[in-house]
Amino acid sequence: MKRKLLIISLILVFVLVLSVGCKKTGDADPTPTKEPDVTATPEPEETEEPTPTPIPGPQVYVDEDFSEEYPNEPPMLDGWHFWDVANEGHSKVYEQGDNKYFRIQGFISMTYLDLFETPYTFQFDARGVKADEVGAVFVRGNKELTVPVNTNPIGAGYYEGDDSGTKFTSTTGIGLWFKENGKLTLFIKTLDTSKPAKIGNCFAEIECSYSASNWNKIRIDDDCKGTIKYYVNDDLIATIEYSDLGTYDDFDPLFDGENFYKKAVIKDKDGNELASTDSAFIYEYSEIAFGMRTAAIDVDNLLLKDLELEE
Ligand SMILES: [Ca+2]
Repeated sequence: MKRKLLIISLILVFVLVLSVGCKKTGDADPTPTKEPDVTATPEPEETEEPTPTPIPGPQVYVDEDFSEEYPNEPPMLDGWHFWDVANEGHSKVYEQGDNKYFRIQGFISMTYLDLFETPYTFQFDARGVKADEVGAVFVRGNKELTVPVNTNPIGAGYYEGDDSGTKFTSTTGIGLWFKENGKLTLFIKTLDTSKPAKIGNCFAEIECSYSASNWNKIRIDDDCKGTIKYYVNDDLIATIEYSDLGTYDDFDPLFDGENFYKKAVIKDKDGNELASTDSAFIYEYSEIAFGMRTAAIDVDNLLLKDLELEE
C-alpha cells in the first residue's frame, strides 16, 4: 500500500510540476478559469497619450504704440485710470510724421488699474519737456493712499506737491523724474515728521544719457523681491533695494493696516550707495503711474509685462 501511495504521489507531483510549467509559458490554457485581476496595477503609459506641460510665457498687460484711434476724453486708454485734474485737455494722442504718441501734460494722475505683486517690467519711450515741476513715472505707490496737504485738502496725489518745501509730488511710491538733459532724479517718499504733511523724500540725482528733446528708452524691472532696476537707453542707471515690510500705525488713519517697505537704498549703476532711508512709503504692491505737475512728457510704445527672472 505504501509503495502504491508513493507512486500515486509521485505521479501527482509530476502532473503538478507539468501544470505549473505550462502556466509559466502562458500558451497552454486557452480558457482561463481565473477572473482577471481587477486589483492589478494598470499600465496607463501604454494606452494614454502623455499630457504636455504648458510652458507659460510672460504675460503682456500693456502693449501700446498709439497707432489706433483714441478718444480725446478720459479714460482714453484701456486699463488705466486717467485724471486730468485741471481738465485742461492737453493730454491726448498726437501725430508726428507717421508716428502717433501720447502726450501727458498738465496736472495729471495716470495709473494702471491692477496692482502688481509678481515680477514685472515696464518700459516705454519717453521724450520729456524740460520743466520746473515734476513729470515722473512712479512705481510702488497707491493712489488711494494720499494725505491732505496745504494746497490740496483732498490729498497729494501723484500730481500734487507734498508740502515738504520742495518740488516733489506724491505721498507714496518711488518716482523717476524726467528733469533735464543728462540727469534724472530718483525719489522715494518717506515719513518725515519735520514736514507739514509728515511727508519727505529720499532722493538722488542720476547722470545718464537721457535727452529731453529725443526719444529715450526707459525700463523699470521690479523683481518684487526687493530690487528695482532702472535703465535708460538700455544702460543700467540705478538700483533701488527695498526691505523691512511693516505698517505706520501713528501716521494717518488712512494708512492703518497698509504695509510698506520701510528700508530703501538708492545705488548707482556701479552699486555705490547714493541715498538711503528707514522710513520709506514703498507700497507692498506696485501701482504703475505717471504723475505730472504742469510738466509734459511724450510717451510711446508702452510695454508692461511679467519680468522673467534669471535664476
Ligand atoms: Ca507710436
